[in-house]
Amino acid sequence: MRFFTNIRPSITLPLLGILLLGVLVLTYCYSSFSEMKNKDVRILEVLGLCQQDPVNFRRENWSCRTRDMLSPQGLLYKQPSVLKGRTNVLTVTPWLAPIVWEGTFNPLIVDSIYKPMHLSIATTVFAVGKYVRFLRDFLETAEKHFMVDFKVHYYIFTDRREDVPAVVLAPGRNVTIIPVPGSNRWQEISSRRMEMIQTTIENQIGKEADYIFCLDVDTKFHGRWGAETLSRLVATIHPGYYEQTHEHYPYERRLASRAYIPAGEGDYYYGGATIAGYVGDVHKLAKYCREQLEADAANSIEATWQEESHLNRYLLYNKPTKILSPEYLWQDFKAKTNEVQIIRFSQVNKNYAEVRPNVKKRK
Ligand code: UD2
Repeated sequence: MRFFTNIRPSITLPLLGILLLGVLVLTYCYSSFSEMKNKDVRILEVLGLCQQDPVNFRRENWSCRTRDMLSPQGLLYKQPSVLKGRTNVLTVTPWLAPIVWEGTFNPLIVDSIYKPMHLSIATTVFAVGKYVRFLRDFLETAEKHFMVDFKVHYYIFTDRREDVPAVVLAPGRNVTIIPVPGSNRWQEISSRRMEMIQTTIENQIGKEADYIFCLDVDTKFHGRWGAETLSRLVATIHPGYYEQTHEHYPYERRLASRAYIPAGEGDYYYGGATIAGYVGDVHKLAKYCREQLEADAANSIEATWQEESHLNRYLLYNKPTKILSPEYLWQDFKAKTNEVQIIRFSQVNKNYAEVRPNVKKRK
């Protein structure tokens, strides 16, 4: 104070102002720093579980809201055996991810663990052009079988808002319609899904959901699809190739494409119709596929099966943490096989030439 009393009042006031400003700036810097520090602590807490690059993770920290696997006391169920189980199919990959088949899980236990978690499940589905006709069956059967008793938010991407059917949804489930442009190339519609999934996660889904499923619309659910399908990065074995070895897979074999997979490499052939996982992990996958699709387009090349080819390359080098058997992705034109004890979700038969803006090609 003495210091100020010795100074003329015309200097004191501006000096006080500068001091006040300094204090404000320091306070602001300190609070921003603490906020960053807290964020880092949270990131580090989950890093053990998520093993993501901390730099990327800061941007994608929607992905890891893990919960304890609490099982209620007093729940009675058939004791699991370490000796008996499915023998005619592989139920775990060589990198120890489960492959989900009927008989590998007990729905009672799975539901008792996951339902109390109150998870939010985002589900994206594209219905562009004539594909809007598949929406009613998709939604009606999903309401019967898909993540029943969970909060499900359907994101319907369409250029035909007026044709989206009004389907009665169970409590806690809702629909958002996202307008997208049409196209006269089906390959473009199918591929562009990656870009839209990426940006919708950034703008909306990332703030709302714990898990995301990205599903084809020309499909129907026929049986339970529940919390046994939840994991960090989930892929589904394509029903057309599960009995074959990788030299017969329709991988992209041209070196010029970013989806290229060299001969001799491969695990399973995954279908583009179902991708799922933590929101952050699916965001990373969608962003990767989008970037590769764009790089290919800039080089005037289109991978054999568009985004599905890039997806297969991604999943070869970024192993999924859970794999769904072809029970979770069948095709109506295929006869059921012995391994598939139940068909839960299936691609309906469609007249490709009639529904697609530009014709044909079929696996
Ligand atoms: C396969 C994949 C599909 C995708 C495609 C390659 C399976 C069972 N399906 O199916 O996921 O990887 O190959 O690009 O693995 N769509 C429209 N309007 C159109 C065209 C497509 O909305 O005019 C959307 C719609 O959500 C459809 C999806 O894109 O379900 C995939 O297109 P598709 O079903 O015609 O592709 P398909 O049968 O070759």
